[in-house]
Amino acid sequence: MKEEQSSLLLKSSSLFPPPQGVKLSYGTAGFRADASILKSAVYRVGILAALRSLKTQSVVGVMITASHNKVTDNGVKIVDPSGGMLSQEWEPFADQLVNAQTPETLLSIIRECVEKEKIPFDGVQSAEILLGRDTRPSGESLLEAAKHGISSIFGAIALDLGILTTPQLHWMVHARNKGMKATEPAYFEQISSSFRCLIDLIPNGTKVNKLDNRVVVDGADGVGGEKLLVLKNILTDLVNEVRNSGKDGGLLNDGVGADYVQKEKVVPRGFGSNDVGKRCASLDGDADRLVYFSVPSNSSSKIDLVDGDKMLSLFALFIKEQLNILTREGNKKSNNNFQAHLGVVQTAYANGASTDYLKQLGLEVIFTPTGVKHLHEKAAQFDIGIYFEANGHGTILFSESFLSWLEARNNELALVSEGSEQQKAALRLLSVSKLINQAVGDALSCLLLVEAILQHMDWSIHKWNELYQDLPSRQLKVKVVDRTAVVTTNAETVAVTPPGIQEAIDAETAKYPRGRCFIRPSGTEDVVRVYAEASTQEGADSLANSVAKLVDQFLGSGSSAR
Ligand code: 16G
Ligand code: ZN
Repeated sequence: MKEEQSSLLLKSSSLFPPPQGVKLSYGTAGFRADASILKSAVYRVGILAALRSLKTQSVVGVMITASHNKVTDNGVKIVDPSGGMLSQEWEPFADQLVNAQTPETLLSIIRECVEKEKIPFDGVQSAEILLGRDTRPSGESLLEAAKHGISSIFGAIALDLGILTTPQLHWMVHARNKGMKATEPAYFEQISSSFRCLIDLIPNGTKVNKLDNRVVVDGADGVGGEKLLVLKNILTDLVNEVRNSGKDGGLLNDGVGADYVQKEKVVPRGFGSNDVGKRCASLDGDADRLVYFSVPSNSSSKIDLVDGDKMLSLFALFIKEQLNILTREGNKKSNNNFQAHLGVVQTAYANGASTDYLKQLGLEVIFTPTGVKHLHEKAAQFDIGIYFEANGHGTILFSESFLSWLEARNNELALVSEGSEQQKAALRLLSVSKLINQAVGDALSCLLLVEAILQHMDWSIHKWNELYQDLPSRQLKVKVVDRTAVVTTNAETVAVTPPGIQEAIDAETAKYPRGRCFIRPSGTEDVVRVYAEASTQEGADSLANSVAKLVDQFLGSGSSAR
């Protein structure tokens, strides 16, 4: 590393001293903390992003958001050139860099990283980093810190894209590296035109939602609400109303948003008994999660939740149907056949009834630990891989080889049987691959896909919800002295330590019909989470409570709470 580069780094890092006595960890989805202590971390993530861009010789992204957490928190994460999460191999660098106590230690960690990764670091190579942030008030000054970090690496430039949803930034990094236009209008153009294609392909059906039957969306008072208003202007028939759009002074994630709705199973602020029977949806604070819900007639605050598992089931059903049409009888004449491997990926939080349903559809279901990066990696191994967490994070991945086959098949069908059911099925799948954000789960594109499929099937939200009935479940969290004392295996379904706890959990679970229960250390909070399922709500509650007590006993003092 050249002398000028070292002194630039020493000088700029002295402007961003790390907070004393705080250790940050990259965790499941980047650094997150109270915004007041994050400047130094964001500055250093700027440096790391520049190194990542130099190493890969591609564009990378930095997103400033704390998603569904409270408005005074913030966070930062890196988007890899593929548009996915930062490669897990680089997470330890991120931890070391952010926790370095002095400019000198920071410099030596950067030197080590440059050497180990053989990063071209001669000031000749260039690096480009796209920056985005959500609507948090702290975002602007943190973004400046990221720019400082980037500009302290010679040859690195930052492109500030302003306020974006997390998935928009992921999409743009992906697009940029594919040589496509990476702008917000290009994003909206792609998702809205592929949505229109799906609507045009609905078999002799009503082509648009009847006015009184359009979705009402809770925007979590965040960036997703703002962007949905833009989309509402482009697709005027889509959304009836955006509430908690962030425009009317409501507080971000405060009694609103997908996380709140999914965990508490109650209506978000601004919804109530006037909404009985309507199809409602809720985005989270950075619009990478989506859940649907409806308000039952006998209630003013309780909801019928339609979660990520149901979205996964709806998507799987639709895609399977299109694949069946494509490969059925008359089609066999083609010498251009492809047995597409369709698979789904879930976590232990998936409701057991959803897994049964998916298996009964004949689908291969695999499980991974919690966190998008784990699910995404597994889904990428299928020709079509659909992944969802129950909390509403998820997307569909299409392999390059399947997509090129599909394009070719579509062209072939256009010649021999234009407008046939087979060709329509091919076009539908192509449209889904363009509508869905393959870089990462995206509440806006998932919303469009759900809306298109419900219209295609001519289904109400109730019909959709009846695909299967969720088993009653309960989630608790237990504050413990050291959550790392819990180590799990088998996609978090088995606790290996502390010794003896799994046997105790098994003995408790065996007392309940259809009982299932697991514990895991949270990746985002200092707690151990408990999930329990049983044939009745009382059973699930009681199982969760007993296991929370076991966690208390095995791990020391703390109190359990919902
Ligand atoms: C993060 C993850 C989410 C996961 C959640 C679990 C991403 C983008 N986000 O929000 O997928 O469900 O953490 O939180 O990966 P927990 O570890 O605190 O239960
Ligand atoms: Zn989020």
